[in-house]
Amino acid sequence: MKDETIIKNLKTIMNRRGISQRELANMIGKDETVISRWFAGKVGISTSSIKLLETVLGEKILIESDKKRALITGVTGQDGSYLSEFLIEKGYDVHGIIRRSSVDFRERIAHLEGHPQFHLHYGDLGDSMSLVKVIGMVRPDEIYNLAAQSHVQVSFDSPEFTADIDATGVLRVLEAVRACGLEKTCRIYQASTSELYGKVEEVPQNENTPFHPYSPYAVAKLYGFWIVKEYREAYNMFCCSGILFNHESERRGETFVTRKITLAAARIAQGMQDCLYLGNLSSLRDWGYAKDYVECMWLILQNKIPEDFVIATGVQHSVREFAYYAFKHVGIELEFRGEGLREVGVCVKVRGNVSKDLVGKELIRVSEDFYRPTDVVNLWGDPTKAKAKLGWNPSKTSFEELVKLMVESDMAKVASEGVAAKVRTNLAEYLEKGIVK
Ligand code: NAP
Ligand code: F7E
Repeated sequence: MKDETIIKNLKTIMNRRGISQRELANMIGKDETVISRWFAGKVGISTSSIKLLETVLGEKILIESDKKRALITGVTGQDGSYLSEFLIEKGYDVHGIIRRSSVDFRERIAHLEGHPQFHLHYGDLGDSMSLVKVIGMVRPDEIYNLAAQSHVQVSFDSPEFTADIDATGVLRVLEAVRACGLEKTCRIYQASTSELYGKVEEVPQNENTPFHPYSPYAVAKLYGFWIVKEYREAYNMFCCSGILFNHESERRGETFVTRKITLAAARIAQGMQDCLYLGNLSSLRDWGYAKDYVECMWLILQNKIPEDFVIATGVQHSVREFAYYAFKHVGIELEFRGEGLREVGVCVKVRGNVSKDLVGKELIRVSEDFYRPTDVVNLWGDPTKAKAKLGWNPSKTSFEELVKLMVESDMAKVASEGVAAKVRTNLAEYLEKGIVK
C-alpha cells in the first residue's frame, strides 16, 4: 500500500515536470533499471531512497496522509502492544493513548518508542476533552478501543471506576469521533469479551448466545457492546465489537491466572517460591494466544460491513489443567488430591535441574481469597463465523504451545531477575495473602 502510493506520487511529479526515468536516475546517481524495477513493483523503495528523491526533487513523495492512521487506546496493555507491532508491520502510522504514571516505564511498548511510525499522546477514557483533542489531531482511519479496567476480580473492588471506563468510556470514544466529524470515515473496533456470556446459557457460545453478565466488569462491558451497536444503527457508523475469549501471552498481566501460574512454576522450579495459592481450579476457559487475536481485530475492521464476531479457539481447559501442563513443562509432575478448598497439587516427580526435595511437597493450595463473589466457570467459544467470513485461523497456536511459550519466557525471566527478585518475593507474598488478586 505504502510503495504504490509513493510511486504514484513520484510519477505525478515526473509527469508535471517532464522528468524522464533516465533523468531521474542521473539525478539520484542510480542505474535506470533500479527506477524501472521500482515502477514495476519488483523491489520495494527504501527509506533512504525516498529521502534522497525528496532532496533532489525538493518535494515530498511520502505524504503522511497516504499512510493509514490507527489510534489505539490501551496501547500499553498486552493487546495494545501486540496490535501496535502488527499495524506498524502493515505500514500504518500508529498513535497510542497513554495515561500519566508515576513510574515512567512502559514495559510492553518500550521497544517501539522512537519508531517513526509510533506516536504517543496523553489521554484518559475518563476524560472526554482529552479524547476529542487526540482524535481531532490524529484524525484516525481506524480506532481500536482496548483501554479498560480489565481485571474481573478488581471490578468487584472498584465497580464504579470499572463502569466509568469500560461502559461510559466507550460512549466517550464514540461521541469524540462524532464531535470531530469523523463518523463517516473512521472505523472503530471495540474490545468486547466472552465475559458477556457469564452465567452461561449455552455451551459453546456463539454470536447468537444470550448474554448473562456475571460481574461488574461484564455488566460494564455489556453497555459498551450495546452502545457500539446503537451507534452503528443510529448513525450508520462503522463500529463493531470483537467478542474475544481469554487470550494470553508472555506479556499477560501477572495477576491473571495463566501468568500467575507460569511465573510461579518458573519461580518454584528455580527455588524462589514455595507454594502457589489459587482460587477455583475447576473453572473452564477457552484460552488463545494474544498475538493471533490482534490480527482478528484488524480483520474485523477490514470487513465489508460492520459486524460483531466471536474470537476463540474452540478448545476448552480447566485452570487445574493449565497448572498441570505449566508445572510439567518446568520439570515438575503434579498430582491433584482432595476437593474444594482442601484440594492440593502435590509434586510426585521432578526432572532436569529441579530439586528432588520438592517431591512430596504441596506446591499448589487453594485459598478462599481468590474465589469471586460470582464466578464465570464455563467459557467455550465457537469461532465458526470468524473462520468463514474473515478467513481467520483459530488453531494457529495450540493450548500446549501457548503454555510452553509462556513458561519458557518466565523461566528465562526468573533466571535473569537478580535485583528484581526481592520485589517479586514481595509480590508473591501479597499474592499469597490475597492482598493483590
Ligand atoms: P490490559 O493488559 O489490562 O490493558 C489495559 C489497557 O487499558 C492498559 O493500556 C491500560 O493502561 C489502559 N487503561 C486502563 N484504564 C484506562 C483509562 N482510564 N484511560 C486510558 N487507558 C486506560 O488488557 P488486555 O488484556 O490488553 O485487554 C485489552 C482489552 O480487551 C481490554 O478492554 C479488555 O477488557 C479486553 N479483553 C481482554 C481479554 C483478554 O483475555 N486479554 C479478553 C476479552 C476482552 P495502563 O497501562 O496505564 O494501566
Ligand atoms: O481468571 C479463576 C478465576 O483472572 C480466569 C480478562 O482478560 O478474560 C480475563 O478475565 C479464571 C476465573 O481471567 C485464580 O476465578 C482461579 O474463573 O485469568 P482470570 P478472567 O476472569 O477470565 C476475560 C475474557 C476478560 O475479558 C478479562 O478482561 O481463573 N482463578 N484461581 C483465578 N483467577 C485469578 N486471576 N487468580 C487466581 O488465583
